[in-house]
Amino acid sequence: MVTLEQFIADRQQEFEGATGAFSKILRDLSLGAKLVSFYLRRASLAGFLGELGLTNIQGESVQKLDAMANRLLINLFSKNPHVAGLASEEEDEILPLNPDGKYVVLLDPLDGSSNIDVGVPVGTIFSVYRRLTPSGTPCTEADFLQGGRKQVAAGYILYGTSTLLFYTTGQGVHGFTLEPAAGEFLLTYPQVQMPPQLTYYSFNDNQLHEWAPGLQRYVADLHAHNRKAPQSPSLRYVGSLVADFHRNLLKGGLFMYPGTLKKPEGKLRLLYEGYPMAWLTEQAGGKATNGTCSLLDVTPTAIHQRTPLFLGPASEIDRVTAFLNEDVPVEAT
Ligand code: AHM
Ligand code: MG
Repeated sequence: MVTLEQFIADRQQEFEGATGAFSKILRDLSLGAKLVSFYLRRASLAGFLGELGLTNIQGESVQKLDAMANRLLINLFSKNPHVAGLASEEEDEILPLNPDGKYVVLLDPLDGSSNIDVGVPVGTIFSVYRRLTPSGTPCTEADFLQGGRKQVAAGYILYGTSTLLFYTTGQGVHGFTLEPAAGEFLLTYPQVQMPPQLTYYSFNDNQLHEWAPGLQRYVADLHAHNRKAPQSPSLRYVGSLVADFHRNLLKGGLFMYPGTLKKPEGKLRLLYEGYPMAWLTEQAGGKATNGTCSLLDVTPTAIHQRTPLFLGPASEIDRVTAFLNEDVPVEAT
């Protein structure tokens, strides 16, 4: 049995020399995961469910547990000397922390807010960058707006039937399961690869009439194919990105949250949700795009920027892209 701690320690040398800075960040994330997991399991008994009565910068209602997870993770990282600053989906501005820190951390503290009150899995998404600004000065937005290819670590914690932590540092994707009795994350999914076939497809089609015509044709084609094929992919959509992504990562599936005519930028956030999931997807052998180009190549302009998001097996992402670009003749569908 390999603990997360041991796994990180073994790789620390190859990743950053032996400073231990990055390892301490991952340790804080795993501690945060254990604490958030503990609060989630007690939520309905302890009165932590429901709305806080505030809206965040995205104009979305903040749940009590959103705020709790956000506060808890900020507290943890503010005591970490290696973290120069933090950006969170729940905070209007970046939070400069330790001026001597080498890294900045981005968080979606509790993703899948609409599922918190109903016992459906939710998650935490994280992404880490080496800061650009000189050590000894407060970090700035530029440290957070480096682009997805500059991530040095990204991952998620899924609070489901078990608590899982999956991450990448660019050497593949590795997954750990929390052993509650020992309070340790144990390596259960080394070198995860996304199966190349389309087992599942996951999207909310309530705005399908507002999607690009090519994408509407893709969906019609998927359904037409399902009527004919003996082994057809199935719909699975939870509405928590972490849960939907995790299932598709292990089983082979397409996740999409496109833009609409009224909201071409889509719903999901480029920095907190898009980049980390895109990097995990690529590291697991899949593809990630915004419908036009590889998501990791999109240049960020604002910390709370939104993006259309398509994640999945490479061949299916190519198919979606061909439909989106109107490269598939109408008579072929
Ligand atoms: P959140 O960060 O406020 O929780 O919103 C993001 C969530 C994702 O987890 C999920 O993929 C998506 O919103 C679901 O949206 P919808 O309810 O429109 O299908
Ligand atoms: Mg989110």
